[in-house]
Amino acid sequence: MTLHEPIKHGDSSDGTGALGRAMSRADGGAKVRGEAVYALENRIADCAHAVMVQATVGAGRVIRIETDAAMGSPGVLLVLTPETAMTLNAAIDHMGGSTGEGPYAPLSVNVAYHGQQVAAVVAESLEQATEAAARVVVRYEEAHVVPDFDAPDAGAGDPVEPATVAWGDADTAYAEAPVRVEAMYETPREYNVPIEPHGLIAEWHADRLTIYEPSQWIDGMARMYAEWFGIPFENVRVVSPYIGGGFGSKAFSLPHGAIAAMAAKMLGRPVKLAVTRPQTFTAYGGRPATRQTLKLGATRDGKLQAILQEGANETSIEHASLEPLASVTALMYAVPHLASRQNLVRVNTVRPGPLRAPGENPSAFGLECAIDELAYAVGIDPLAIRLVNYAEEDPQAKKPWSTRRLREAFAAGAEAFGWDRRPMEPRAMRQGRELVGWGLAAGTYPVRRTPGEATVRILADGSAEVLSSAIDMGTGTYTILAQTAADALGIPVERVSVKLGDSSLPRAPVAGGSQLANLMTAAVHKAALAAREELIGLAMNAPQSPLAGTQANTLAIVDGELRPPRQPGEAVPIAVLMAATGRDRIEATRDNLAEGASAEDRFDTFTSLAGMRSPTDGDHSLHSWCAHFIEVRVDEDFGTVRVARVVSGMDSGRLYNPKLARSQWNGGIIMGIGQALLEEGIVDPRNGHVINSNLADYMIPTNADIPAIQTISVGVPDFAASTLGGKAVGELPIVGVAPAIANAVFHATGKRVRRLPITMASLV
Ligand code: MCN
Ligand code: MOS
Repeated sequence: MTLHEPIKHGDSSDGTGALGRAMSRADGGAKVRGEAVYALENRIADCAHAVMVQATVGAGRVIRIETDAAMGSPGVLLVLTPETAMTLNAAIDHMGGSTGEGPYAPLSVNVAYHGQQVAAVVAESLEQATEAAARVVVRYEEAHVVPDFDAPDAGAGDPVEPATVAWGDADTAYAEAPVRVEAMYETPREYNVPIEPHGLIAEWHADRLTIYEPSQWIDGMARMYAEWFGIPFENVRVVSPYIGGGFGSKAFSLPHGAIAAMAAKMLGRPVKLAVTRPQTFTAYGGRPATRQTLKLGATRDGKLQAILQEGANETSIEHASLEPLASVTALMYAVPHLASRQNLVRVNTVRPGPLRAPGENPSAFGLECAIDELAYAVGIDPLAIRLVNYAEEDPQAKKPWSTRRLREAFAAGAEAFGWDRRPMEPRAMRQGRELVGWGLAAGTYPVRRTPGEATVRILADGSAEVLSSAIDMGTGTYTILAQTAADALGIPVERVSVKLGDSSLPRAPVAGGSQLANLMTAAVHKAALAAREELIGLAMNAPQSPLAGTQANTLAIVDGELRPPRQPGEAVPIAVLMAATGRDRIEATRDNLAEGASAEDRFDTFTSLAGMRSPTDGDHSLHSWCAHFIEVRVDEDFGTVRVARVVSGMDSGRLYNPKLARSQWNGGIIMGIGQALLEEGIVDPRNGHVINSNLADYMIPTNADIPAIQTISVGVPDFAASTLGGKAVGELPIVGVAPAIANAVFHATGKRVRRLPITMASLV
């Protein structure tokens, strides 16, 4: 087994100031040429193929599985049922604690949703496994189905105490407020739909397990596999150098992973399991449907007095997945009184999971529409009312922001968009048959902090290597870590290669919560400085060094050369020094854990969420901010909505690579357009089956749906937020897009649409 080839940086540069420069993706060429090997493309000898059999009822019990026909089918090696499957151990929960659950059965006789895995067939070929899976007959005892949380018998759900946020006396302040607006906002089930579907190849050698699987969290997933199978963590290797998107769905090991690894163990052969596109709607869940009632009380000049929020999201029968609806509500505006509560409603669905900005996204949909409604109730421009209520400090934590350039984001966005030409009245702008509307919404995403670890090597030829089990799912990790190491070492960026995505490398926490860029640049920076220091030590102290005897503080490394001061002629290339001193490498591994952290702390930091610091832990409250200005065109005859223009002011602090940050922002804005106008899991009320479980019927935006997008960075380096001054990028841009579109639709048509997606039907 070999590691994938390290990725070399293609761009030329002078090696100074690489970080902060707009550079193309280091992995871009390999991807465009088809050379990037994705998990299922690994050629593993003697690999068998597994196909899942899914429940065709929405709730109940499996009473019998008839497997004879499948077993007699050509090429079949194994049929797994709840009876014949291995029993696994329960893995820890994501905070590193026990789940309190008994043994883990990825194939269960208890059916909690339509599409749940109840059996699996393994055969010599994918075709044979698919054929045999169709011959498995499952008999059920059906139970009553609650298909979704709009169902009449779904109930109001149960309150989640930790989700409660309150300060002041919101009920009284609301009752006494001269102006009150109240409305309910709803978002449907939304799915991650990464272009690379899930799946894996599992291979055992004695009690060592290798997993080729796209992963946002190599070390967290390795821990889950290790615990399921009761083997040491070190015995699991997860390999994931390339990932075709995840958007939150590839952070955890999932039931199909357990099924493939179990089958491989039982057969003593590698097993490949490819999740089909329809199964990407049932093998794991996306964002659960949400609803929230918001009450805003204000003075006649638009100053908020109270916010009351009652939220709910649906979850699966067996798991409590919270989509925190207060996250933006309790952060965005200076409000003296606030009370927010949230319920969970259990329905027969797959367990929901994170999807780009879980919590912040639907939270902003409610609040940013409601503030627009308040603007109209008091007759104040929607931008002006946001400035009237501008929060100068975190209203909940009562701490100063590290940086909050939201005012600048509003100003830059408004200027570039031409907001001052906006008539207040709805239906005031028209072009031909189309009504034109301009809408605005703000967004935010916290800066989360977990330590990371990296190795930096300086090699004999003067090049350098960065190694970490962190991942790059299209975000740019390969590129920004090369830029970081290049600057810290004084080596041109094209001479730095980066290896990621393998649990045999130094550890990293989840690439989730938009934290990876900040934490990994910090770890690489630290490791690179340590390697540099050792290199300089070698230059000064090794007897064979051409620079022996130079003062440490006078040596510089520039463009891959060690330069004594004021003697440019004496510069020594790193390769020459390495050769003269007989060194083949200098290597440093560093992490950002607290001094003296125990081995358990280290392990938990990288394999659970326990090491993640909250954005308000410390003296400041740390967040990224944005403001989206959006123009829509609504065809009055047909009711079709088209987004015509997006201008967004963005504060993500210092950008490590403005070109890649812009791609992230564009991507998030595009997903927000999809959320506003297209995306919705449609559920069969009889059995909870998600009927549009494919990319023809579950619509995501295409190029034709996407207008010109202008993003303007207004961030400044924020060293309270991160070592190198950056703040969160990846999830920020989707937050606020859907409400800006809903507000623009109101401005165009005079009609408030408070339930996503906004379709022709919502405009009749
Ligand atoms: N960046 C930057 N300057 C900063 C911070 C980041 O230039 N100060 C750029 C870098 O190129 C970095 C990228 O933005 O690689 C994302 O950085 P960050 O915000 O730290 O996000 P993560 O690396 O932790 O990636 C996860 C994040 C999340 S949580 C989701 S969900 C999401 C997202 O990234 N899923 C994505 N963006 C995605 N982009 C792609 N192509 N595919 C996904 O599945
Ligand atoms: Mo992102 S939803 O935190 O992986």
